[in-house]
Amino acid sequence: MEDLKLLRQTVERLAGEMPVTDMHTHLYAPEFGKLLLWGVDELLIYHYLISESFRWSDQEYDDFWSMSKKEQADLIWKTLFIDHSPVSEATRGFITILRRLGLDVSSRNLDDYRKAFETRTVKEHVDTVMQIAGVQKIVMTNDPFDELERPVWMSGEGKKDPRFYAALRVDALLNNWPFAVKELQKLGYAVEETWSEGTKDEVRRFLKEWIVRMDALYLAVSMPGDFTYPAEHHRSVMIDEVMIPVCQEQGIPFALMIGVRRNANPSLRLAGDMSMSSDVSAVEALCRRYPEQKFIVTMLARGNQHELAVLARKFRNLMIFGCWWFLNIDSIVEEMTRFRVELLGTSMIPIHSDCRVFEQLIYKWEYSRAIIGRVLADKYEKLHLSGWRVTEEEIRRDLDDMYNRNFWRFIGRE
Ligand code: FIX
Ligand code: ZN
Repeated sequence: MEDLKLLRQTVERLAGEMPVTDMHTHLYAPEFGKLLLWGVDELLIYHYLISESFRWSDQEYDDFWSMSKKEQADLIWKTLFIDHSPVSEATRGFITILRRLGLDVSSRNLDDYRKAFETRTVKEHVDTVMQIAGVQKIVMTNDPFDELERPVWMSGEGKKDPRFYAALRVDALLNNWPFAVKELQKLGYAVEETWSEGTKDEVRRFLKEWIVRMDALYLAVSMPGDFTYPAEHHRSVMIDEVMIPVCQEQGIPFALMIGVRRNANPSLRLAGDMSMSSDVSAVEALCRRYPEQKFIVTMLARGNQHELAVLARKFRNLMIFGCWWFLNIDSIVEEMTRFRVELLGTSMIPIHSDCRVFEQLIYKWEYSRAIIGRVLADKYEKLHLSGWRVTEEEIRRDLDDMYNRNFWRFIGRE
C-alpha cells in the first residue's frame, strides 16, 4: 500500500469488520434457556453497573437485592444515566448497544427500549447481535455443578449450536475443595476431602467425562492474587496430579485467570470482587515444569501486565490473552495492546469480552476493535516510513491471527 492515509483507513476498517472468536465469555447458546441473559433489564443490572450505581446511593444493600430486576434496572437507569452522565465504560457501552440496535438514544425513554426488545425472539436476536458485533465463535464458561446447566449437557442439547464452544470451569476443585467434594459425591464420584489415590482417580474421571461430554476446549479457573506454585497446598496437588495429567491426556490447554479477590465487599455479591496483584513466577514455574502443556493466562492487576508479556517471550507454551474485567477500559486496553505488540508482535490474543449479557458483545468488541486498529495502524505506519510495504492480505493475516487463529492454533484445533 503506497499511501499512508489509505493504509490507516484499511487497517482500521479491517480491524472493525473482520470476524472474531470470543475466547472467554459468560454467555450461553439459546439451548441453555434462562442462562442466556439478554435484554434491557439484564443489561442495566450488569454487575459492573451495580457497583457504579452504589457509588451514588445510601440505600441498604439488602433493600436493593429484594427489589425485582425491573425495579433494580429502573433505579440504575435513573442513577447512572439521568442523574449523572453515562461516561464510564460500562454505562457508555449501554448507550452504544441501544444505538447499534437502531433505538433512539436521544429519547431517553427506557420503556420504549424495553418494548423494542419484547418483539424479538431469542434466536433471531442472537443472530442479529453476533452479526452486528462481527463475532463468529463464542466460548462459554461451563460448570457441571450448576443445576441449570448440567441437564442441558446431559441431554446433548449443549453442543447443538456450532457457534458456541465449551470451556470447563474448575474453580470449585481448586478454590473450594470441601464444596467440590460434596458436589462430586452428589454426582456419584467416590471422593473424600483428604487426598487418596482413589480420590485423585475419581476427580480425573470426572474431568475426563465432562471434557468429552462438553467437547471442552480448555480447563479454566480464576485464582486469587496470592496463588503460588509450587506450594504445600491443595492447589499444587490438584494441578500436578489431577489437572495437568488430564489436560495432557485430552490434549487441551489450561487457562488461568489470576488476580481476583472474591467478595471484597460481600454485600455487593457478584459486584463485590476486587482486583489484586499476583505472582507471575507461579506461571513461570508451571510453564517451565510442563513444557508440553499449553497455558492460556490473563491477570487482573494492571501492574502484572508487563511482566506477564515478558514471560510470554520466554515460554512458547504460554499464550496471554485479553484485558480482563477492570482492565477492559479504553485507556488500559490501549496501553496493554501497545506494549504487547511491541514485546510480542501479533503472537498474543489481545482481547476477550467476558460478556455476561448477550448484547454486550456489541460495545465490548466495537471499542476493542477500534483500539487494536489504531495500534496496528501506528506500527504499520512506522514500517512504511522505513520503506517496508504491507499488503492488505498481510494486514488481514495479522488481524486474523490476533482475532482467531492464535487461539485455535494454540489449542490445537486448527
Ligand atoms: O472469573 C471470571 O471469569 C470473571 O471474569 C468473572 O467472575 C467476573 O465476574 C466478570 O464478569 C468479569 O468480567
Ligand atoms: Zn470471566
